[in-house]
Amino acid sequence: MDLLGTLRGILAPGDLITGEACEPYLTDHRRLYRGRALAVALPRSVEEVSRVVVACNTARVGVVPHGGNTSYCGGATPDESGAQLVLALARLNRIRSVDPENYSLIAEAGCVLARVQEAAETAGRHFPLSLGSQGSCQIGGNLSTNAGGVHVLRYGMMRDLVLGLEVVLADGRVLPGLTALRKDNTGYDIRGLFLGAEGTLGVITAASLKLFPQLKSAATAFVAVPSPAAAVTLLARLREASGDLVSSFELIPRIAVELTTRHIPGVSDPLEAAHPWYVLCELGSARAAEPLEALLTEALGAALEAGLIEDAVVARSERERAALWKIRETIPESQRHEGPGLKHDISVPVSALPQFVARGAEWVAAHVPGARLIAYGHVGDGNLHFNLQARPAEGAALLARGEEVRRALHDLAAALGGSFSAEHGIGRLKVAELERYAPATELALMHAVKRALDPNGIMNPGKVLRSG
Ligand code: 2HG
Ligand code: ZN
Repeated sequence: MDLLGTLRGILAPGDLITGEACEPYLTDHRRLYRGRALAVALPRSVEEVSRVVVACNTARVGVVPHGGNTSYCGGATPDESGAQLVLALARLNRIRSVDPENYSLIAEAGCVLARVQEAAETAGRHFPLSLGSQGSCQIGGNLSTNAGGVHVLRYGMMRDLVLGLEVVLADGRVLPGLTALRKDNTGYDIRGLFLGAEGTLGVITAASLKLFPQLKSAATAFVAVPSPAAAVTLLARLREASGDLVSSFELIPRIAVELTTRHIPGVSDPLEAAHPWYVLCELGSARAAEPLEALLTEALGAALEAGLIEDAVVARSERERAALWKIRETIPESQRHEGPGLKHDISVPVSALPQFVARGAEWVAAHVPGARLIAYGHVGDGNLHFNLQARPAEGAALLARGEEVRRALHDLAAALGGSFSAEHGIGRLKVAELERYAPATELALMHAVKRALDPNGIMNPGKVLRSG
């Protein structure tokens, strides 16, 4: 029997899509790639995933795991051959269990991140991974790309939030690792291999996740700062002053305020005058009685006197808080409205961040004078989205210089001890970058692991590592 026939025998009617209906699975979120697919499989159980993978392994057909399709690097899009199977996890979407006393829950890969957060809240707990795309991204994709977001400085990345994984291997075996243990020193960190592997070593089907005490109080401020260096110093001071209660600390340049107020309905500049840089910072505590607003106001007052900040507004209500967050969260969308641009997801040690911004901005001004720099992001993690935006009518010219710009900025990050991919992963977009910047020994180990776990090269071929 041919592969499609075998797959029809495994999946329920309607769970194998072919032809036109595959369309939504063939283009990535940024529209960088447009692939074709043999079919899209939507299994409903781990057993079905396993049988589908066995069938593909036998037929030597590539399997492309697909979650909420919010990848920035084309990690979930099939290639142009039309020979690969898209394996969408959307129907494997149960919260299997919640254990409030163990501060953990088990979610299947297709659960949308917001649903995992809700399940935790319903149980009086908190799941802290938080991203702009949380209403559509799926936890399997978050795990596979080791997602970051706006709470990393307090809770870590996705990798830090995992207790255990269930994974379907390339030969169909199921790795039963859904432990809820916080301590388990029993050999190699096998599950760690699948976090950040982007489906190239196996398909994550479920995860046991860490929960935290629910946040009962928060204080949020939008702060004007003269420079990224002042932002870094402010962060260090706020961490000290609050006893490490800073849960978000996001850098926003003036141009991002201009773009969001121009393109996004309901966004307005919360401060009277224009300032070169801003920080959106938030303190959070599990204690309802924590005087966070007073603490933040006092710390900002001291910073103002020290010349570290130029102005600030502290949110007085949930509505004001949401309005401040909207500025930050809609920066990527406002960039899309503005036209084509180049994106970079770099990280350096937090203390080197001001130097990266200064040297990077200098390079851009000297070499790409027409482009506007929109450098924003997660200062607390040393992670900036160092994006370049074309002026209207100059989009094609800027995109044509993508390789040169990428090289300069990624070389600069490397020179400062940084990374060319802080939180967006490798996917298909950054395979060559990984080859260039990863130490040779590390790359060789990655290939060895890939050969050991996926000898036929069927798992998300061409993503993370070059295939063949
Ligand atoms: C964010 O922090 C996302 O908003 C997207 O990681 C970054 O669009 C970008 O460059
Ligand atoms: Zn980000």
